[in-house]
Amino acid sequence: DFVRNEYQFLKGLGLHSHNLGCYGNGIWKGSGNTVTSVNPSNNQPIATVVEASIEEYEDSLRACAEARKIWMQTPAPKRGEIVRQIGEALRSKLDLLGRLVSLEMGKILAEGIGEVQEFIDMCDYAVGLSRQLNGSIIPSERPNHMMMEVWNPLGIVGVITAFNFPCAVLGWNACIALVCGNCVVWKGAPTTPLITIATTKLIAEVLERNGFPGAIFTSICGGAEIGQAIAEDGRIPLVSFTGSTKVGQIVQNAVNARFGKCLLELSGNNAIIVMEDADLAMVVRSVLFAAVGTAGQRCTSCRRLLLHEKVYQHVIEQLTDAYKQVKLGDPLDKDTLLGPLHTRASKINFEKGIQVIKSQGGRILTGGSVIEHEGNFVQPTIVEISKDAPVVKEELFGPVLYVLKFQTLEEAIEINNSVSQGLSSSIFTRSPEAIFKWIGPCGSDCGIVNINIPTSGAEIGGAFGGEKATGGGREAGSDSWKQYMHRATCTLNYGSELPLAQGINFGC
Ligand code: UN1
Repeated sequence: DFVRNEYQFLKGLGLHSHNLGCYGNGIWKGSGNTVTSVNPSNNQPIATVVEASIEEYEDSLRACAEARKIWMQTPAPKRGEIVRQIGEALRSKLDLLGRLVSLEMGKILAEGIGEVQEFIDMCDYAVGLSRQLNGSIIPSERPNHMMMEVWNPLGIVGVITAFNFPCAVLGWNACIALVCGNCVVWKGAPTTPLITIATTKLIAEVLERNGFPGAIFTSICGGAEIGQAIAEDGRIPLVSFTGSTKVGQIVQNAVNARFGKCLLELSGNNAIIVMEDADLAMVVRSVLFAAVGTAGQRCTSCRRLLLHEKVYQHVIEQLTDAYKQVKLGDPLDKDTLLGPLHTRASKINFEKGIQVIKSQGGRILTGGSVIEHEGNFVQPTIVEISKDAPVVKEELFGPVLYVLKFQTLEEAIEINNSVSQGLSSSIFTRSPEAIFKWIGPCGSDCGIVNINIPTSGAEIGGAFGGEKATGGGREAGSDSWKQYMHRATCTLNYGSELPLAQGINFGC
């Protein structure tokens, strides 16, 4: 029933040309606004989705708060088994779901599939973690006492994700939140509702097949009104938000006002530093992937390239050559490297950004124009500009790379750290001194500090996130799980005396 033949594959993901966009209390519903999902390659409709109304949000949350009692008491390894099955379900649809990510978001197919793979990897990780949510025992200063740390679920975790990673970012959050014993309330991006629905269907099917209430995973398509409801909802102790610094600040204020916790993944302004001893062939490939990959729409995309003066000219020449060979086109074609920007608005934003760049003295070395086409295509762009131009301090969400020159490592680190954002950063060098300086106390102030690899493409095993205006949250691997749990510090007296701490004597 899809208008275009090429969309028939969506049936394999349980999608139709008209879809309901709210999975609450284990039932699909939707009586809010009807939105149309469009293909960024041509701005033609793919299918429609009826979003959740605020009443449907309320009903769904009520059911979720009930389901929480069951899920919190389910043993963690049993919760891990459910997440294992979610991973299996995703595996069986890897190609289809990856294709949908590519179709609806606009990233190339390899990256669409890569994104679903990232979710699958998170499932595997979380299954192991479900047997390792270990607490600890701490020596007590009192005789016949012991201290323990016990980790308990928070209850419900709200997850608000962005269009650029419409599937994987849910995976980073939901896999961990679920094994930690939390129900999940997910709001995906308003422009990627088909990915939200298709992903939810796979998760819902696993819960239902295992006899668990569907309300353990609640999924709500909607806009700012639903986002605000999640931020203000006292039943949701943790809100994990991915998006711009501007919106993140609004979310944080609303969540703070009710003493909730926030996990923020906000804007980046990521730099790659190239020292004079770097492997320059590796540099060119890395910068190409980090600045042009995903059409520059990753929060980890490289936006600033800091080149040592001795390699400046050479790298720019190699890079402009490489840029000219980038094949731009339909993200589903296997030779395409650069797909469209996600929306018409992003294309307009790119055009305006280029004007501002020029007005601030930026010199376009390659690219700089939008493509006259019904889709949202723009040229991959390199700009030579002063490090002090205000535009360099902002995140322009597209394939625009600023190149800057430096003389010393200290100067490069200072430029790296001179922006308000603090997500990802990389250095290319073979010098141990430079490497250890870079990762040490006087080095990069970012959450992600790489050596001889690009700024983007983080593995799930590490904690992902950034400092400063990037928000300070950490997702995925390492000990990120602790943010999704409540720590109980327990002091236990197994003696018959009542010695007080700090040697205090009080009354008898
Ligand atoms: C994002 O852009 O929101 O490190 C996340 C990376 C990916 C995730 C990016 N694994 O580029």
